[in-house]
Amino acid sequence: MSAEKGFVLSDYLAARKEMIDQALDHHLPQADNYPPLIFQAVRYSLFAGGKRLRPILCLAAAEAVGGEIQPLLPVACALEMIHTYSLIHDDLPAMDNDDLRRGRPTSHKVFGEAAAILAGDALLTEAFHLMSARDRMGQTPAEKLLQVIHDIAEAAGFWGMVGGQVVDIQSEEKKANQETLDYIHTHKTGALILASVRAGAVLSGARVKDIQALSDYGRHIGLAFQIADDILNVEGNRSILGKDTGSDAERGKMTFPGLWGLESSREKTVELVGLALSAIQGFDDRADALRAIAHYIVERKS
Ligand code: GRG
Repeated sequence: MSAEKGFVLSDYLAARKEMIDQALDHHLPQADNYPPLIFQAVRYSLFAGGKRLRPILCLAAAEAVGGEIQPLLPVACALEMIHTYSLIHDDLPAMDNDDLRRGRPTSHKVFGEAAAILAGDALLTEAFHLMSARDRMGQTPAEKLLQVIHDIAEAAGFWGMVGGQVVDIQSEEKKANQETLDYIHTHKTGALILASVRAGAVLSGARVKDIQALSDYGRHIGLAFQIADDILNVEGNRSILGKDTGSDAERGKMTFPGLWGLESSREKTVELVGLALSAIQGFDDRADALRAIAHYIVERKS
């Protein structure tokens, strides 16, 4: 489905989610492998729902530059695996100690803490196993694939999500300041969103100028996504969100609404969407999905 006239975002997202779910089922070992506990735990969290935003962004960025999406599916799946690992670990008693995720009891509640830690480890490792599997990646040029694997590793580790999570934990109950908040948001959540968009562009052989524009788009929506998440944690609906609300304030987390209030936070998301749209204004209607997703990211209820 390309982003043409009469484009309906909800149909687009549903079709892409279906495509990604099928690919995940295909690429992930079945639950009857040995030892079954780990395969069951991984599948439990991966197929508990989820918007599949990062893989969808990867495919939409490819479309925006006229790329094929089928060959990118293993990388799209890997992005979702890394994201799901981060959710499993984030929910652990040693981190946020959450009971509910994607509308279901969290992994450690169902499988125990040790299995949940290992399920996260397995998902992270499998993501790189999959992306580096020559037989899964078809004709993708090795050099571009290596660049994408490197980018994604950077976004997931010290220089991205892990770094952001460390500062997030260290900042609990501390007086909020903009610099630390920017670091947390851009690293904990923004980095993987940016890497998802870039992966789609790079693997599609996009021109440097277009990769730059799409990276700017990814950076702005990544930050907008996290601020919207902070807002939902204050005023979202637990049953729609599928996770607990009010937890950021309870834990003394550093958040955008905590520092600037809800109204300014909403204004900031609108400003960031504007910047994201400007970054890709030179693209034709094949980038309409990215445009619609930018709006959706800040208007979503879950
Ligand atoms: C454990 C290394 C490590 C990092 C954890 C991303 C993260 C860092 C923690 C997740 C906690 C959290 C709620 C972060 C806020 C933003 C976020 C990632 C929300 C969940 O992402 P969605 O809304 O979830 O895309 P679904 O379930 O739709 O995939």
